[in-house]
Amino acid sequence: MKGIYLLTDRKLVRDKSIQDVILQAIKGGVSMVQIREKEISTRTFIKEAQGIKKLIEPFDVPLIINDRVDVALAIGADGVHIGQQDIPYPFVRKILGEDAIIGLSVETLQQVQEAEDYNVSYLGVSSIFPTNTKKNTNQIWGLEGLKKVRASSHHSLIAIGGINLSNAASVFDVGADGIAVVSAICSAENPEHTAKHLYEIYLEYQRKKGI
Ligand code: TZP
Ligand code: MG
Repeated sequence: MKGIYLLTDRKLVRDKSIQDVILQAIKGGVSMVQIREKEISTRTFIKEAQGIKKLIEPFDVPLIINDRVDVALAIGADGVHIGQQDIPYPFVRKILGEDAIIGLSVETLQQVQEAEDYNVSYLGVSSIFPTNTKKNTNQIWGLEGLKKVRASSHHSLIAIGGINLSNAASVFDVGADGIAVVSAICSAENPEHTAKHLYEIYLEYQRKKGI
């Protein structure tokens, strides 16, 4: 897993629907979308996820459900993102099968070590910088922390937390394979432009790595 990963937050969008933001972000170059809903009923979550699945079906962009393995199964999502308090990874793999994309958040080096035995699709390294979007972020890795995770893990690393146009390059520089963003795109005046700029930063980093 690599590139730019959009996580939705319906409370953060400006004058657009979350569906519009998703479509614009995909146009800009986002390569994966995660639906993150903490405050709606299961039924509303399923309805919303079904709608978004249909919306992005024409594009080659996997749909990931945050936390809820049952919702992911119900709507036939491509995968799920779990945290350290959710169903443990081995069970999620058992439930969803070998082909599912499974991302796991890591907040400590011990969790990074544990994940070395797992066949996760990526690690969400959380949180790189302070953020207002998620309240209960225990750990701020900073760039030095991310470097340590890079040195300790063979997994694809998706950096998350406080990442935007001004600091995305620094995150790639220390070894992130991708970045996950909420507010940078959801709250952008022009989500497509912001996604495109982030994607260009990623491409620039890929070019540098190729040299
Ligand atoms: N997990 C760790 S930080 C975070 C999540 C879901 C929120 C990131 O939001 P933003 O707006 O990109 O800082
Ligand atoms: Mg979670």
